[in-house]
This record gives sequence, C-alpha cells and structure tokens, in this order.
Amino acid sequence: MASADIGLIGLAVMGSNLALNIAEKGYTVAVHNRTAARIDEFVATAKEQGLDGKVVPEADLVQFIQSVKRPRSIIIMVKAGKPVDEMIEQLLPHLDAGDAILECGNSLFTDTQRRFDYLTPKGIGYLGIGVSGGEEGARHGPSIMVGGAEEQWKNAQPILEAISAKFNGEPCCAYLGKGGAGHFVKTIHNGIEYGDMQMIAEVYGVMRDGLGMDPKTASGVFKEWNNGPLNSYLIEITGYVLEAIDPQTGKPLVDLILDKAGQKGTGVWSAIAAQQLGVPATAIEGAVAARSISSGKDERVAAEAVYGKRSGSHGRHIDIGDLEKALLAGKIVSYAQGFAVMAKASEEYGWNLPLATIAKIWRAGCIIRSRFLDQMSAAFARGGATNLLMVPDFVTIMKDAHHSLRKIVAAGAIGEFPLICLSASLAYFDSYRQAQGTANLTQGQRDFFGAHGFELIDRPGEQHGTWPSTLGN
Ligand code: NBP
Repeated sequence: MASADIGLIGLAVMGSNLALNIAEKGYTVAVHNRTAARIDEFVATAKEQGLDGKVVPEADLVQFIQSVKRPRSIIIMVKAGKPVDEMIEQLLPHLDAGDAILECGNSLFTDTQRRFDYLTPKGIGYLGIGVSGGEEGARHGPSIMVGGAEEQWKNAQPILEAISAKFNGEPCCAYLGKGGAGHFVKTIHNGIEYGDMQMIAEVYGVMRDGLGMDPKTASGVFKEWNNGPLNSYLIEITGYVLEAIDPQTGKPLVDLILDKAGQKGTGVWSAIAAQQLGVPATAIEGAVAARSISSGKDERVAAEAVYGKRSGSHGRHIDIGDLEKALLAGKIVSYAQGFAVMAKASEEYGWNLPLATIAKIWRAGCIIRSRFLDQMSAAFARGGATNLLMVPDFVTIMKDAHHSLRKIVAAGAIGEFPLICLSASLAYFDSYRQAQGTANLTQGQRDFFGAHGFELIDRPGEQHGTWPSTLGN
C-alpha cells in the first residue's frame, strides 16, 4: 500500500537530515539506502526525535518505490556523478509516467540537462535541485533551487516549500527554469560563496599581518561588522571561528589550523561556466586560484625561503572603516559578476532565470545568506539592469566604497599581503566603468600577426593595417 508522500534515497549526511526535515513538517517519507545498515541508523535517529511515525523504511528498492503515492516524487541524495546515473537506471523500470526523480546533490548542470533530456521522452519528470545550507540547512531549512520538469515541480512544491528556509515567512525555494537551471544556479551560488570566503580571508590577512591584530580582536571586528551592511552568515561564523580556543593548548584555534584550503569542484565549475559563456567572473576565478595556491604549502615555504618574508612594517596605517567598505565593494563586484553569468546563461540556454527570485531565495538557508541579498532582490525586482553595478542602489554604494577598496588593494600591494580576490574585483570595476579601454592595441596586434581585422571609430566596415612584412633584428 502506497502511504508515503515522497520517497528519498541516500541516507548519508544530507539525505538523512532532509528526510528528518520532511517528516518534521508532517509528511510521510519513504527512505532507502544502498547499504541497509544506514536505514536502521536513520530509523533510530528518527525515533530519538519522535519522527519515526512519519518514516517508511524500505531496504528493497521496488517496495520502496511502491510505498510512495502516485504521481511519485522520489528524491535522490547520493554522491554526485556516476552513482546518480546508476540510481536512475535502477529506478526507471519501476516508475510510471508522470512520476518524478528529484536529484538534490551537487551535480554538474550539464549532467542534469543530459538526464532531463533522457527522461523527459520517457514520461518521467526530472528535477535537478540545488540544496544549500549544509547539514544544518538540510535539517532545519535549506535554500532550494529547482530546475527541470515544471509539471512535476508542482506536485512536489508544497513539500519543498515546507522544508525550505523562510525569510520574513517567504519560502526560500523556487522553480527557476527547465533542464539544468537549478543546478546551474547552485553552481554560481557556490562560486559566489568561494568569492565571499576568500575576500573575508584576505581581510583577515590584512588584520593579522598589516594591523598586527590577534584573532580575538579580529573576531570582535567581524562581530561588529555583522551589525552593519556586511551582516551575513559568513561574517557571523568568521567571528566565531576567530575566537575559538584549542582546548589542548589554550591557543587560538585559527592559529593552529593548517593554511591549505580544500575544494570539491563547484567553484571550478562556476569559473569554467563563466569562461565558456564569455562573462568575466574574476572574483570567482581569483577565489578558486587562491584555494589552489593555498594547497601548495611546500612550494610556498620554499618560495618564501628564496624571496624572504614580507616586510613587516607596512599596513599599520590601514583604517578599519576602509577595510569594511573594501569588503563590501569587493562583494558587490563579485555578486555582479555571478548574476551577470546567470543572466548570460539564461539567454544562452533559454531558461528565463528570474534574477530577483534567485536573490530572494538566497536570503535565508544558504551559506551566502545576508542582509545585502534582500536589498539586491528588491533592486533586481525594480528591473532595468542585469549588472548589479548599474542598479541605482548599488551604484550609490560603489561610488563611495570603491575608494576604500582602492586604498586597501594599494596597501596590500605595498605591504605584500596577497589580495587575489579583492584586487581582481577592483580591476574588474575599473575595466567595467572605463569607456575607453586598451583593446584597440590588442586588435592592432591581432591584425598584425593574424590578419584578424578591426573596426575604426571614424568609418564603417572591417579594416586592416599596413604592417611591415619582416621585423628587423
Ligand atoms: P555523499 O556525497 O557522501 O554520498 C553518500 C551517499 O551516496 C550514501 O547514501 C551512499 O550509499 C550513496 N551512494 C554512493 Br557513494 N554510490 C552509490 C551508488 N552507486 N548507488 C546508490 N547509492 C550510492 O553524501 P552527502 O554528503 O550526504 O551528499 C549528498 C549530495 O549532496 C552530494 O551530491 C553532495 O555533493 C551534496 N551536498 C552535500 C553537502 C554537504 O554539506 N555535505 C551540501 C550540499 C550538497 P551507501 O551508504 O550505500 O554508501
């Protein structure tokens, strides 16, 4: 007898928390996992939380499918990549027309598009859904970015909205477009997250190495900033990370953490997508590059031995107010780039991505949630511009804050603090707002060696220069 409102496969960290969230919202959820022991563990956890009455555990895949009410909505929360394809093939013979697979992992959007194109003609709705907020979000309310089959989205909508985070009572969950749209937006979200984290780390570097602040003092600054325009989850947790003490040594924990950052790939996908679409996303690229440089610890140690330590005395004159504004300006540029990438992808793939809605569903639940996204959503909703740097509210902020970004990047260059992301943001801003660039020379060079041609400002049509055929030695 089908009794479950929804099914969920994959009871690792994300899947089990999502299933508990669904059960808590009053829906009956059938659960399945490849390794049956995880199902028992999950049932025990559900029992502890008084939610086992809403759980239908099924170790047998066919019985699991049959336990879900039709038209079925079945969430897959397994490791991204091949396991998703394998799971789809196992489900397919047992699904009926109109049923839906909701794949909620961090999948590459082109994989999602391929799966959507494969399943749609078979009458199976395929939804590629980006879920952000980590373990805590999955349990208590993530931000949910939905793409794929619109009809089947409507079947699952009440459950997905119920489990999502809320901002002023509004669900942080929305249908964003066909095929891979949801996973594309999640990828860009993660790219922006990389940018935010890197810029915060750069500012921390200025505090530590330029201003000579200890972690506790730096923590206090971030906590104070969290009451202003930078108010956000990432600023808030930075305050906590910086004040944590290692119980074994009594030293600040941050000073003991090895400075090598990991990455799982979505930042790289984001940078690649931007490059492929021909949209500059230098802040995201800078953040990805910074993580890669961080991972080469041995090489960095060897290079410091060759070039010497950075000279210590610079940076003490840096104004903390400038540092705050520089971070805000860098962040605006990074978001402007991320949204510009989405605007271009929307055009290219025919998704009609709703930029204001995307900013809205990122206001709570996800890692980049912030006060600033509420302002951004309102600004996009008023319409007019797709690049945030041209949206009036943000023009006003940037006209003021770019001076601080400039001072900090200059101080970084002189003081030898690497500011990969902040300086990339400033260079993008200066390039973007410059009516007369330098590509005239690039075009001349391209015509010289490759006869690529150029346009002239005072006459129509493609032109070529008369170049010397041989160069003197
Ligand atoms: P993992 O990514 O660690 O995957 C583990 C799950 O995949 C287990 O249920 C495992 O079953 C199942 N699985 C594997 Br591995 N291969 C399988 C196969 N061939 N067939 C069926 N099941 C298979 O879990 P996670 O950390 O919960 O993440 C789930 C998804 O959510 C991923 O795509 C991840 O990138 C994404 N995500 C994670 C986070 C986070 O904070 N962790 C945040 C946002 C999104 P088993 O028990 O039998 O091995």
